[in-house]
Order: sequence, then structure tokens, then C-alpha cells
Amino acid sequence: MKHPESFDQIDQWKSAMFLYSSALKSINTKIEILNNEYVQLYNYSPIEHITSRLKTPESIVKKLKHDRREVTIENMVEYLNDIAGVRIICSFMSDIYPIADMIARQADITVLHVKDYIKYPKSNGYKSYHMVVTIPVYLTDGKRDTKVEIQIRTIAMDFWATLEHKIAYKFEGNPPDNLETELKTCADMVTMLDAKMFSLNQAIMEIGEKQRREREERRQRAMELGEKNQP
Ligand code: 0O2
Repeated sequence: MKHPESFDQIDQWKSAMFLYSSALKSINTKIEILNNEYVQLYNYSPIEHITSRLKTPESIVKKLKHDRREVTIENMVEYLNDIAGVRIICSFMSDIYPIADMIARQADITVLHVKDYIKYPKSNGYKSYHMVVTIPVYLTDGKRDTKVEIQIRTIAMDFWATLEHKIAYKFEGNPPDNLETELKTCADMVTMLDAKMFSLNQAIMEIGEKQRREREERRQRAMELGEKNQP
């Protein structure tokens, strides 16, 4: 019996979303392993936390319509890059590019394109590093390279972006002028806060390093003294 077309579309939708959710699992594990290795090697975790999400059907339809494309599963797969999305939150600005490099170096990941809103922030103050990558999902009949959008930003930037996104959504992209100005002022504060937190962290690390060297010197001196005093 032949399924009605809508049943075929449901199957097509389920298969597509299965791929995206599998790609998210795969990339989350990969990023977690890389972060754990970093902790083991350098005793430092560049990633504060990771969140991931699948774009909602409403949001998919809205974006396709906004881009003036017919709402079809083929167009969704072909033209939308952020159906599977991962957000990596780090503490410091200095963590962003090393994390991006670590991901881009993975042999099975292909970087399709990058939007560097860190180097080139948006006029509203938005700062984040975006990469669209493909990661293979291995199925019984072969592999499917599946697109995932990765956003990397600091905790402070994430705080700002979450509120800004809510406001943009509430006012459908046209917030009142005063809110836009206030948000831009807050974005500048975020930039200052990130710079301050970075320099504070540098100072703390330098103190830690100095203390470590002093302890090592004391240990060395004690050993030399011990050797001298041996009968
Ligand atoms: P949602 O609800 O998070 O999914 P492209 O993907 O390249 O075809 P697009 O979508 O303009 O084109 O790409 P871009 O600029 O990389 O933006 C993708 C996502 O980044 C957005 O997804 C937001 O999550 C985030 N983003 C981009 N600009 C802003 C901004 O000014 N403020 C905030 N808060 N987030 C932003 P969606 O689909 O818009 O939303």
C-alpha cells in the first residue's frame, strides 16, 4: 500500500531530525572529551558548560519563510545551518579561539563557514563566534555528514545575548529605540567586564605560578641542605 504524501513527509521529517539529534550527541561527546583532555594536560577547563538544542518546527518554518523559500524538508536540510545547534560557554575571551581551533582540527569535522562576531561584533553589540560544521553520523547503510552550528561565547556575552534575544523576539526584531540604546550600553559593559575578568585571571595565575616556583625553590634548598648534612 502506498503511503499518502503526508505520511512520506512525516517519515522524511523523522529521519532528518534523527540525523540532527544524533549529530548533536556526537559533537557533544567530542567536545566533552576534548575539554577533559585539556583538564588532564593543563589542569584547566576552557569550557564552562555546553548546551544544545534542535530548532523547533515553528522556528524552522519562520526562518524559511523569512528567507523567502518554500517550506519543504529539502529546503530545510539544504539551506538552514542551525537546525542542530551547540552553544559552548567559556569563562574568558581568551578561551574562544583555542576552543574553535580544537574543534576545527578534528579529522572528521569539516568547517563549512565561520562568522566571527568576536572580531567583528554586530552593530547591536552581539559578540559570539559561530562555526557551521558537518560531522558524520554512521547509520547501518553508511555515513551522513550532518550540519551543526556551534556558537562559542563567554558567560557574560551569553547573559547579554539571552536577554537581547528575548527582547528581539518580543518586539519581533524592532525593539523601541531606548531599549536598543540600553542594550548597546550593556554590550559595552560586557566587553569591559570580559576584559577585566581576563586581566584578573591573568594576575591570579601569575601569583599561583610565583607561589609554585617559590615552593619548588624551598624544596630544592631543603634537599641540598639535607645532602650537605649527611654524615
Ligand atoms: P534561534 O532562535 O537562536 O535559532 P545563516 O545561518 O548563516 O544562514 P543567520 O541565521 O543570520 O544566517 O546566521 P547567524 O548570524 O550565524 O545567526 C545564527 C544564530 O546566532 C541566531 O539564530 C541566534 O541564535 C544567534 N544570533 C545572531 N545574531 C544575534 C543577535 O544579534 N543577537 C542574539 N541574541 N543572537 C544572535 P536565530 O535563528 O536567529 O535564532
